[in-house]
Amino acid sequence: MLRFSGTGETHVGLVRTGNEDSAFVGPTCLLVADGVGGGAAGEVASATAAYAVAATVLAAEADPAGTLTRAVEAAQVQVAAGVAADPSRAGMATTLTVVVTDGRTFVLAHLGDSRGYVFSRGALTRVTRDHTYVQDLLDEGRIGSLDAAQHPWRNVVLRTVDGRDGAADLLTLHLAPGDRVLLASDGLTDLVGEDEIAEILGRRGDDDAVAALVAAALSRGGRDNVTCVLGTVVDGPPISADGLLLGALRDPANVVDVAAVRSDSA
Ligand SMILES: [Mn+2]
Repeated sequence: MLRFSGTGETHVGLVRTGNEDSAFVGPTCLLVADGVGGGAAGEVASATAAYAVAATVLAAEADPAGTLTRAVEAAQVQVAAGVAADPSRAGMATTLTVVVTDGRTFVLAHLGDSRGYVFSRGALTRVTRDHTYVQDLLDEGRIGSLDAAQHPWRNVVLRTVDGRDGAADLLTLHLAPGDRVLLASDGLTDLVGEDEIAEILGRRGDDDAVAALVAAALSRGGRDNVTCVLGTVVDGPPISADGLLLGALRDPANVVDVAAVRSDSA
């Protein structure tokens, strides 16, 4: 059966004082979430959504698309619960980019402006579309890519996990052993171009590659939190490895309700 052999890194960057990104790396799930909100609310949004999604996915056995739909609903409910419990968190939200497999099929769910890429046979393909105002302008042909990088509204994200009922884009990925999936927050992709990402992935194994990607973002100023998760598809017996928790997700105090998501069979 197919699964990921993966790794990831997150870095607060060189400007921010806290890390509002969260990430999860497991054999059947790769996830990046980039939170926003005043105080510690960005950390709470990303950690709570990441936890709700990872817990839902790890408790499920089949139907990755259906599982991800339920997982995103759970994340929305938990972010809303976090605001209800503490109104100072009003407006908190998070991006969410996650890939899940049941051993045969890979499905990606995406909300926001973190990005997912597939690296296969030496070629990098972006598989997510930014849910941003600037991306809409690009798609409509009203601005070019050089304008997009400088646009005063380039930080406006139109769809997120914000405690309302927004559903994610769902996409089936056709992956074979040896293919690699990279998920990254905008702290990487705003500063490191796709040619350079492809060049790093082409020359390095997963651990070296994530270190090199983070280092590249820091060398350009590291103005935001930087998070990269990288998994290689492998074919073999199922394993029950623990997941790797990164960023705000490492602090359980950031998760609104750790008991809210349970296995159906528990
Ligand atoms: Mn960011």
